[in-house]
Amino acid sequence: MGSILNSTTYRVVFILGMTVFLLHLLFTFGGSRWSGFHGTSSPPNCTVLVAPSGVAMAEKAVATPLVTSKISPPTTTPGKRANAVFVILARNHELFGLGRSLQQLEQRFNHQFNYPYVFLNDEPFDDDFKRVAAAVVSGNVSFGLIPKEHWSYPSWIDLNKAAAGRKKLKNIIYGPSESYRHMCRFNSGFFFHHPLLAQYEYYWRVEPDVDFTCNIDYDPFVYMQERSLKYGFTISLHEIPQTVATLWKTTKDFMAQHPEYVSHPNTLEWVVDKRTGDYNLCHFWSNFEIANLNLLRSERYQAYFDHLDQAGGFFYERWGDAPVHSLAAAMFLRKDEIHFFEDIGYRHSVFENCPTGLTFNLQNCNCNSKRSVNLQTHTCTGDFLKLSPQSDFNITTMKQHNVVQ
Ligand SMILES: Nc1nc2c(ncn2[C@@H]2O[C@H](COP(=O)(O)OP(=O)(O)O)[C@@H](O)[C@H]2O)c(=O)[nH]1
Ligand SMILES: [Mg+2]
Repeated sequence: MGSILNSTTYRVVFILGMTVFLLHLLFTFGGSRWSGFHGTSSPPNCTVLVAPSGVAMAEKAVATPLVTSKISPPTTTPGKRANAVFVILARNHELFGLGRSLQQLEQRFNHQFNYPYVFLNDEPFDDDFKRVAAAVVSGNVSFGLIPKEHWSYPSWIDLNKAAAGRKKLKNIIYGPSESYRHMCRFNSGFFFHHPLLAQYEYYWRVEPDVDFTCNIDYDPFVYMQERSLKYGFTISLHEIPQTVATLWKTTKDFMAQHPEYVSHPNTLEWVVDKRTGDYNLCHFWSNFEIANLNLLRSERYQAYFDHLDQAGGFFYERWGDAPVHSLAAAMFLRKDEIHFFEDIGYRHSVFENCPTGLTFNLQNCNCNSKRSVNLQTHTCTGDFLKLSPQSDFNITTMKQHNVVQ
């Protein structure tokens, strides 16, 4: 009996101790993310640093944190609409986490605007998924199956080399995962070719388990359209170096082979380490994207994707769609075609953008501005905003920086 009492007491003390410890961890690191409806325990986006090595790298990187302005929320012409759609890649089992994202997106924005949704999956969506997704949102919904050739190994990939690549990255987030690589390749090169998206000009990418933490009372699609913007982001970070070991070399080869595809002015200065000429690992975090589909459908983007795909780095390394989209934006867009949606409160895992100043109050935000990643040193957003609108990292400048051999 005594021993039972002792072991029970031990268990109670142990459980209490663990509870206190976990609560401490949550309050120290989790912030408001954990107080949400159903915080995700999945690790943050592939396309950004998360692993200890990545964090260490980020600390080393000399990035300029954003000094936020006291902006007020943007406005757009009332009643004006864009030819736009939400795009959501998801698996059937992510329905609950996705429902939560969609509820917030609707409450914060889309209940006033009723933009449609396209859901994509590499397997057929089941009836539960379709029923719940359709019930949560205000706009029309379509469900699409991804063609096999957009989610499988191309013929030229050496499967043994791919397996060796996964093994090499086994200690990095998603490093051993095959499906993750198919997902990153699909988001890099194929989603915009899906027939369900053919009729649209702008897309907004949404994922399961993200939070929209402020009201959006204007139309970001129309905002993009009225200003001829091509790409919009909320968060930028540094990539884990091992996942993109040869991405920059492959991109430089592409620029050398196709100088006619590189725009002038461009935004390459944002992605180049001026001391070494290497990729500085900066990328827009692509789990949130509002962009013009024609950028991705363009001949030059297609040529860039094909060039990368032939090189095999989606499988031999773990190239993410975020650095791929970002390098494309850097080559093909002027600074004034890329927009930082400073006013959109958005959280994915441990990283978030939270507005400051007037916007915070007017948009009824449920986030902590001080935790905004764009205020911290592992962001690239401050450096992006500092770029001159005429920034043009041309071939001559690139040679000086050994960007093109
Ligand atoms: N259909 C499908 N979607 C996937 C798969 N893997 C990831 N996704 C989706 O791709 C997006 C990114 O995946 P996620 O797990 O959130 O990666 P992270 O954001 O980098 O941590 C999310 O919208 C996922 O639902 C997959 O194997 N099949
Ligand atoms: Mg995610």
